Amino acid sequence: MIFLAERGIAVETVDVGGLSAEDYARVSPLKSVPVLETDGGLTITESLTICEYLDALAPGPSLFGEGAEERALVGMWERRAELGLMNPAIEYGHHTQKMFEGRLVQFPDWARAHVAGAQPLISLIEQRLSDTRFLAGERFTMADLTAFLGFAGLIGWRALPPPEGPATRRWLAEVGARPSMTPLHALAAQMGLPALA
Ligand SMILES: N[C@@H](CCC(=O)N[C@@H](CS)C(=O)NCC(=O)O)C(=O)O
Repeated sequence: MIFLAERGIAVETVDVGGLSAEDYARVSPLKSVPVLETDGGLTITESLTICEYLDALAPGPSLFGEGAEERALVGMWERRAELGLMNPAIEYGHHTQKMFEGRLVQFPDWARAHVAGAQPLISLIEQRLSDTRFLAGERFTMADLTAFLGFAGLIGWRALPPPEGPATRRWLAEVGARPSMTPLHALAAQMGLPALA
């Protein structure tokens, strides 16, 4: 939804909560959300792939980068953020939060160790953001979107305190103030989660 707002794309949304698991599996074989169904009948899962597909169709600068160099920078920082911040945040939630009890065997110590592994990337991000306004350069891209969500998850679940680095705090405040982020803040407030910066 943040990506759609950033790119000014409107899609029809469907509440799938009422479908049986079997019916939903016909659209999304792993029974996960989100799934994009195109007018041509193609169904696409995986959030990042859905964003990339829509990005290619929308007019205006790509959030995945323009030209080989920017695309490489966006891809590199996005991937680092996905593996190094987002995944630990998701796993921390799965393995420590009551709402996931019974849906998987929880290993909180493993989750805490996984989060500790994010520290080198957090230091690298601070170094990078001391030199550039955003992760891939001087404009907001998909790399910032993923990294922001990763920090939001880690801070939101209280896996980590808000980062101390001044460059990262400046960036968190700037990205967090984007209009596309308003629904995320509303959700965090509704869940009683701590502020990001
Ligand atoms: N790698 C997938 C992850 C999709 C995913 O795990 N979605 C969660 C919600 S965030 C889900 O649908 N879980 C199924 C469930 O909770 O039953 C993506 O990026 O779209």
